[in-house]
Amino acid sequence: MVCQHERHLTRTRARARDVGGRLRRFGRWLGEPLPAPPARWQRGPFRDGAFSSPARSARLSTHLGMALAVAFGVCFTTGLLSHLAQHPPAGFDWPPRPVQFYRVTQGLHVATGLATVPLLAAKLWAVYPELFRWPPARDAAHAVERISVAMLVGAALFELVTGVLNVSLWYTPMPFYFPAAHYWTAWLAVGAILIHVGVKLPVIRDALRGHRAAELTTAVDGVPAAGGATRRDLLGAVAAAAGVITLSTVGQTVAPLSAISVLAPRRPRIGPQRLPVNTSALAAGVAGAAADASYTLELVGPARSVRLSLAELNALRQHTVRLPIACVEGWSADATWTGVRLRDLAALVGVDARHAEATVESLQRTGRRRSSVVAGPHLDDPLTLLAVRLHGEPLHPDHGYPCRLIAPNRPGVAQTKWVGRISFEERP
Ligand SMILES: Nc1nc2c(c(=O)[nH]1)N[C@H]1C(S)=C(S)[C@@H](COP(=O)(O)O)O[C@H]1N2
Ligand SMILES: [Mo]
Repeated sequence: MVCQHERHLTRTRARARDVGGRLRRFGRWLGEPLPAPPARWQRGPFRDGAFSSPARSARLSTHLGMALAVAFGVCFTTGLLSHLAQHPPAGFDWPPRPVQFYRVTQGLHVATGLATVPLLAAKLWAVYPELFRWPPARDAAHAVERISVAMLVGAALFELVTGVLNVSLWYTPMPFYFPAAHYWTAWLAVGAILIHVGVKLPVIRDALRGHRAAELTTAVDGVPAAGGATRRDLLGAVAAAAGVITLSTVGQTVAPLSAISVLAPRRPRIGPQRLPVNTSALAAGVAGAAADASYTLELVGPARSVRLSLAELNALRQHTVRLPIACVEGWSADATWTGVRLRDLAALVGVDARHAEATVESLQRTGRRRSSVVAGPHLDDPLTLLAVRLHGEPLHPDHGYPCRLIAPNRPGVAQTKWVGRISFEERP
């Protein structure tokens, strides 16, 4: 027995030594110099001293990197919140309060994303001479690191380009489903950033301590070595560019700044009934069905169903609320809505809103935004309405006539317009 046990131990130890040895050999192999390419290929940008701007330095790269980390951190976190609001995992209910929460987080998401554009451009300018490092890869470890940087640059550019295209409502150059691609690439970018920061930690530490040894060029801070812009000039220009971009777009969600929001595709108070429109009735193909005088709203419950004409819907108890439309594309605007509480409609078909969920369907026949689910606390919330009026007037066709969903702290995509049917299901 004892003998067998000892033999087992010896074998295990030998195997552990074996694995350790293999890892060490792999480590040595990773660090072994790769054969250098022929010297005659070292031309053009590959020449020593091909890049001579005194503004470029490890300090500049580090400072830009830190600004990018902050902007990307805010953008990533708010993006995750938006994902959570639109795809709540089983057992989780996105809360209906604070009423303006989604509006603020999504506004921040788009604003920080847009401000990142000049930051990333400057960062790429600061480090692109690295692309022409000679030799291209010193050893296998260096080659792996360079590939991870390529991944980082690719993912960051993809996020910014698709984000800007989406904000500008220009889907043609995106032959994929934007939210899924944008979401998964964000994880790729985060992973690559963590690897990158880990690898660069010694450089970052040196640069932050102000070690001049870490500088790529011989420029003294603020004093150009051979004329041209300094690091401070460049950081100033980048900050100014980010400021201009923010000021010329943030008015799409911060109403007092809307007058100077010349680059924002949508602005509060501009549109029918002083509210921007995402999809018009014509574009959704509902202009006919929505205007039909024989329209009825269908309420479907587990035990019975009810059909209401528009006159009957208008005769139910009405409530007026002030709630924003907060589009995922970054614009948002407050408005005054009047209509029937969704929980009162649930009661009409014998459903207790505290233990139910509703699927709200549009008269629109196709499209991803034709229906939405109102779950848990949203369904029972006194602010959740099937609205028939906007600013006291019947809804404009483009805002969802004859009726539309409006609920607190909810992404615009889930505020379904031109509602034709609501199905209630009881939840345990
Ligand atoms: N049926 C339907 N409802 C919809 C949409 C849609 O395309 N179809 N767009 C949604 C989006 S993305 C937004 S931001 C809001 C905008 O509402 P508004 O056009 O009344 O401002 O409506 C939402 N409701
Ligand atoms: Mo939207």
